Formats: sequence, structure tokens, C-alpha cells
Amino acid sequence: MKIGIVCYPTFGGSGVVATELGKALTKVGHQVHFITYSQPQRLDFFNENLYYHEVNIPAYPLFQYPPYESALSSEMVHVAKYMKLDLLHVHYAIPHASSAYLAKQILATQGIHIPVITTLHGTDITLVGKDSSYEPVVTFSINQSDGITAVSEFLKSDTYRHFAVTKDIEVIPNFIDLERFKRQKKDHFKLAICPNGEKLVVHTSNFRKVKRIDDVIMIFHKLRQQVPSKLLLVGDGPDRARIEKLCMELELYPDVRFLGKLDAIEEVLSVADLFLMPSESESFGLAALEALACEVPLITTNVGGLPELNLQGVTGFLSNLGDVEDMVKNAVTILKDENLPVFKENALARAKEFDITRILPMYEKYYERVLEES
Ligand code: GMT
Repeated sequence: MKIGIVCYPTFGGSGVVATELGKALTKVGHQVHFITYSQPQRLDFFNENLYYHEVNIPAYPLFQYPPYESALSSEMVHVAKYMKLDLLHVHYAIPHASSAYLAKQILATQGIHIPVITTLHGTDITLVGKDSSYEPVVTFSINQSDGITAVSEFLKSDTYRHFAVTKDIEVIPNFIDLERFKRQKKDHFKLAICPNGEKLVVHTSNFRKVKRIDDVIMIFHKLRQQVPSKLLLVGDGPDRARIEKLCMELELYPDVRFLGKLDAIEEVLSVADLFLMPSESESFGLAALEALACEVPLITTNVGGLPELNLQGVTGFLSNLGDVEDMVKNAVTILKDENLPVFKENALARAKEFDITRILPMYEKYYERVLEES
């Protein structure tokens, strides 16, 4: 198949999933055309089946807000027409689904039929999409898609709850490449960070409010009073400066380190003993799956799609939102020497259920179905 993939090219989960999916599709022989406003972060390899088309957004003094959606639709039209695409697969509803709808209508006037599949990732539904500034367009463009997928059962239900969506939504969970995300031997790294055998706790995110980094810090603050430990924070975002200040006030330095945006997250996860995700909302929790693949047990909230990934008492523990005391208690349980190896083993076993080689065929089958039906 010749597939056009539209996504955000940033470090965010939806962009990562879209890029990894596209890469995997090229490896099994499909031709994939990425259409984005800059090179996706994870698009770091060359393959004869892979193409990258950059959306050109010309500046003009009149434009306080450059019309990105129009430029994106135009690029989709060009690529679909000249590269003879079979389908467009857009990740994240806003504005990709509505731009794809417009491209599809334009192509139809030229006698070209192209089905559109929209994958919902989370914040496009749970946070941003619900806002009345976007809701009518999101509802319309989801209903106009030829196929709709969601990354968890929770997200599927939440979409039906908040939007007047009349079409079937197929749940295809996120996936992990176990060739890349696996525990590597990095003893020197572990020793450098934890010279006295401390336990290593990790959090990775985009440092937005929804991630509740204050809870990460409070969990660690209380945990280190019971278990000697260190905390590594990976990523960057709006809350970072405030959180750094909080760490100073709580006198957590030098036991806390901010590593910023890192490509090789698997190297950090390879030395971790525990991963914290106390999010307020999480449609899937891809970062937690990356941790599981590197044999790192989880402390998460029980919100959104997290119970579909983190198994209570098996791969870690789930607590009510904001229940820092419970998360600390559970963290202490996991980190006990007699428990940690079991949780680590369970983490890897669970990650294997989301191996890309299992999930990729679900997308391929779904593409075939949509092509047949549309
Ligand atoms: O987590 C974020 O804020 C980024 C966001 C995105 O859209 O890139 O992630 C969402 O999509 C990921 C990939 O499907 C999911 O793993 C994340 O759980 C989801 N984030 C939220 O629902 C908050």
C-alpha cells in the first residue's frame, strides 16, 4: 500500500507512535509518505520505501496566524495525487482530520478517491478537542473519516461520551519496538548516579500540568525518607522551571537531576528501578510502556487508559489521582529487594503483549478493511 501519514513531528506521544508506525510499515514493504511541517523527531533512518514531504507555510504580513490547515490540505492533495496514495492516515484529530477531509473533497473533484483514517490519541479528545473553540470541527471531521482508531478502550468510550460520533471506533493499542526498548547493561552509568546502591526513580514527560509533576516530586521527597534513592527527570515543558524551584525549596538536590529532552530514553530506563506516572489524564501512557519494556515497574494513577496497561500488583500499582501517600507506600513495596526482580520480570512480560510485531498487523488489516469498504 501507499500510505500518507500526517502527524505532529515533535517528541509527543502521538508523533512518536505515528513515526514508529510509518517506519515499521516501510520495513514490511509498504510505501510511506510522511506529511508534516518539519522532520519528525523519530524519523531517523533511511529506507527505500520512506518519503518525507514538508508542509510549506508561506509567510505574509496579513497573517497574524498563518493558515497551516490550508497549507496542510494542499500538501495532502499534491502528495496523494502525484504519489498515487491509497489512503491517508492522520494522527491527532486537530487539525489533521479536518485538513484531510478538505483534501479528500478537493481530490474527489478531480476524480480521485482517497479514504481517510483518523487515529485519536488523547488530548485531542480529552483536553483540547472538547473545547467549544474546536468541538464542532472535531466532531464533524471524525464522523467524516472513513476509519477511526483510538489507542485505548478508555479513549473510545470518552470519545463517544463527549462527541456526537456516530461511527465505529476501532481500538488499536499503542506498541513498542522491543529491539530498541530493552534493558541494556549500563552498570557504569548506574554507579555514577547511584554510587551507594541507591534505587533509581525515573519520570519522563512533556512537563505539562496534566502530568502532575508536583506529585512526582512529592512522591520522591517522601520515598527518599524511607528508601535511599535518586530521581531522574527526562523531558521539558512549561512546568519545568517551577518544578526546579520546588526541588530547591525541598532541598532535593543533588538527588534530583533534570536531563532535558533526550533521544536515548532507553539508556536511562535501562538503569531505572521505578517509573512514576501520576498523571491527571492519560489515554494510554506510551512512556510507561517504554519503561515496562526496559523492565521498570510502574507507579501510576488509575485514570484514563492506564488500567489497560499497568496491572495492579503485577507490573506495579495504581492509585487514585493525587494520593501521594498511597503511591509512596506502593513504591516502597516495589523497591524491596525481595519484590523488585518479580516486578521487573512482570514488566517485560507485559510489554511483550504490546510488541510492534503484534500490533502492526492490526493496522494493516484495518487499512485493508477501510479500503474495501470505502
Ligand atoms: O502525553 C501528552 O501530553 C502527549 C500526547 C500526544 O498527543 O502526543 O500523548 C497522548 O498520546 C500518546 C500516544 O498515543 C498517549 O500515550 C498519551 O497517553 C496521550 N496523552 C494523554 O492522554 C495526556
